[in-house]
Amino acid sequence: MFAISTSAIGALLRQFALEDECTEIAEPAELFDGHINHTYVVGAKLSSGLEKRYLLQRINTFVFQKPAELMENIVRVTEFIRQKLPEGQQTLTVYPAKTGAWYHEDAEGGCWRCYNFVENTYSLQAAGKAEDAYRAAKAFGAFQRLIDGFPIDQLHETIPDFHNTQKRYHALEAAIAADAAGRRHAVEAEIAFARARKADTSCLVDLAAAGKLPLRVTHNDTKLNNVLFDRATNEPVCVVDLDTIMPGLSLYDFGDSLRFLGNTAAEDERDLTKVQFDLPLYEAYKKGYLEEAGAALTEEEIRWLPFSIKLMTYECGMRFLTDYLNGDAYFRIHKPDDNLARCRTQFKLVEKIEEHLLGTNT
Ligand code: GN1
Ligand code: MG
Repeated sequence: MFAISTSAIGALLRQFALEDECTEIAEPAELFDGHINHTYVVGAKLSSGLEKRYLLQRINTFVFQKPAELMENIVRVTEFIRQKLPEGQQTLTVYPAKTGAWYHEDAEGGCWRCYNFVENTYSLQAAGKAEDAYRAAKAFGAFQRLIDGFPIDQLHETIPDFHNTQKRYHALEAAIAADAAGRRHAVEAEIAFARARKADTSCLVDLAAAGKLPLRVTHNDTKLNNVLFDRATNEPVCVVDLDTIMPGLSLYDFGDSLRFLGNTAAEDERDLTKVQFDLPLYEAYKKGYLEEAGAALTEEEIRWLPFSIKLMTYECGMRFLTDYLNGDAYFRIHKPDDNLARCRTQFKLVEKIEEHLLGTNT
């Protein structure tokens, strides 16, 4: 675990070019939503008297090995989006470090960035009702429209082959062969499950390579908790976690959203009887997404929407399994078997999707 004191967080915040100098810092709160970076909300009083909250994040440089390129993507995308937004609409702003760089490197080599904290919003860990799913779909659909036209060749690939399911499969096979953490014996059933679906891994990558699916600028991590909703109106305010904005397929974003939101259980639920694919939430999400982004989608993209949910769920399950076999190097864990539990919920959900959405049983 990575712990940090209030004074250390204060010292970090002072490395950034905020609206003014900080005179007082409140005790920070750590946010535990994500599996990758460390995130703190910090309240500060500035010399002008302004009181504001900021989001300080320690970038996981095991996952994002080129933080300068990562930040360049985020700054360009947030600037591009800001120009398209109506006046007064809140969105993410990156504060540069006083050195002029987009992140600050601490004495231990830790890389930190600073955003505004988007006030009067909340995020959801699960869609309680169809309305939530519909609104989340509107948010991600609108996001896709907002970044439409962004020059794709200006984007760095922050994690190469991020949603290349075929390569994810090969990474799993490599982890099985290496058995670095000596856990293979405990996951034979999960390995068999993944292997039985190998043929699926190439579907979308082959269509993309053949030019049948267009390459777009995509978010690539469209979990429900990456949407901020307005506390007063419940309408989406903005989409956050822009680390994986890269050239990709619209299907990755659609599929990954429903992987998370369509699951009636939490991602790390141990009781697998709770895992179901929620068809009404799926219908609500699809409706909102097509209303917002449908006009820009090709027939081929629309045809693969249901399959993309299975593929993204299967891929995510393989990634958790790979990390479990590798000894939990990638995803943050809270309990030793978290990655195995996460893999199991994903694979159970794949079964449910096959049965209830795709009408197939592998
Ligand atoms: C990670 O940032 P976070 O924790 O929401 C991961 C996603 C996975 C997700 C599974 C950069 O997202 O790809 O779908 O966990 N992000 C990265 O919960 O690998
Ligand atoms: Mg993320």
